[in-house]
Formats: sequence, C-alpha cells, structure tokens
Amino acid sequence: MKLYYFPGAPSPRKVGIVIAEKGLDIPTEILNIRAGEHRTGDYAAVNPNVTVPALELDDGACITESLAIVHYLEQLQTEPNLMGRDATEQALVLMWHDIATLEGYLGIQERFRNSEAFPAGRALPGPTGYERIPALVERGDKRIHAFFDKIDRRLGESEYLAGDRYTYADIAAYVYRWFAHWVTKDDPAAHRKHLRRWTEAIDARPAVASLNA
Ligand SMILES: N[C@@H](CCC(=O)N[C@@H](CS)C(=O)NCC(=O)O)C(=O)O
Repeated sequence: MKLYYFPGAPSPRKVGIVIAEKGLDIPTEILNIRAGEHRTGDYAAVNPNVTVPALELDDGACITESLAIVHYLEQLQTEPNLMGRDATEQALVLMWHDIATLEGYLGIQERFRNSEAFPAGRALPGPTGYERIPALVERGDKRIHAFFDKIDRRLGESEYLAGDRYTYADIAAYVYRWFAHWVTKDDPAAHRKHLRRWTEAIDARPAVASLNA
C-alpha cells in the first residue's frame, strides 16, 4: 500500500489526520503540489486526475477522493471509529461532511483559485485547464462567511458536528477552517465562539497536534 500525500493541502491533510488518529503506518510519498510535483514524473499513470491524496493498494487498485480513502481506512482499522457506529450516526457524519465540503471547502477553493495568488489557467484541480473568473473571489468570501456562521450555530447546539463525539465530519471542517485561515489570513474561529471552543478541543488532540507540530 502507498499513500500519495501533501500535508499542506486540505484533501490529503484530512486523510493524514485519520491515519494519525488510527495509528496506522502507511508508506507515503510526498508530492509537493505547490512545486508541481504531481504534474510531472509518472504520477498521472497512478492517478490520471493528478490530484492528491491517492491510495495505491497492493493489488494495483488506486483509490482517489479523500472520503473514499477514509472509508477504506475505516474498514481496515475500525477503531477509533470515525465514520459513525450506527445508521443514524453514519448518515449524520456523511451529511455534515457533505455540508462542509460542498459549502465550505468549495467556497474557499473558489476564493483561492480564482485570485491572483493562484497560477493562471488552473482555477480547478485536475488535468483540464480552466481560467480564473475574478468575480468568484468575492462570491467565495461570501460563501466562507456563510459556511462558518452555519458551523458556529451548529456547534452552539451540539458539542461536535454529527453529535456528542468527534468524527470525520469534524476532521473535514477542522481542516477547512485551517485552509480558510491560510487563504484569507482571517481565522474564522477568531470571532465565532462555538467554532473557537471546538477548534481548541481538536487542536489539543494528540494525533492532530502531532501533525500541526
Ligand atoms: N475530491 C478530492 C479532491 C482532491 C484535490 O482537489 N486535491 C487537491 C489538493 S486539496 C490537489 O491535488 N490539487 C492539485 C492541483 O490543483 O493541481 C478529494 O477529496 O481527495
């Protein structure tokens, strides 16, 4: 098994936290996507979509998409459980993961990749070139605020996103908060008290702290 990984990008970072939480030891190749290492060499033969993360299995199968990789790892190492123990909890984990990814991550990505900070012609990940649409920077900002307001409200009524314990839904949203802070230089948790309480609790987890160090 081999993981293609880059700790400085949100999708692989979520998988990195899951691996640390589960105490797994997986051979890893780091591809620095900021230096374009995923677009050169033979990585396209592993993952034609040229995105990270990807998990190559010993039988030659290659799993891309962080949610699919995490689902696989959860079957491989069931404890600590991160994807939900019963039908309701599993559905709530997937629901909050989807909300976080579609409303949060995609808004941050829109804000980042359509700005001058990002190389031209690469407004979406993957092998196809897409030009920037500058108006999406402002729309992305608006989406980021709406998303973290929603998460803050949820965390005002629930200790964690899917209920009273930490799950993969929290890992995803936690990574997106970090990504939003990195992109906008404005920490969404600085002025939202429930989000801050939850961020500090996750920051203190040994597996998370080991990756943040
Ligand atoms: N849906 C995929 C998204 C993968 C993705 O877009 N990865 C980004 C890093 S977060 C990437 O590889 N970007 C490379 C590029 O933009 O060229 C997942 O959840 O893993």
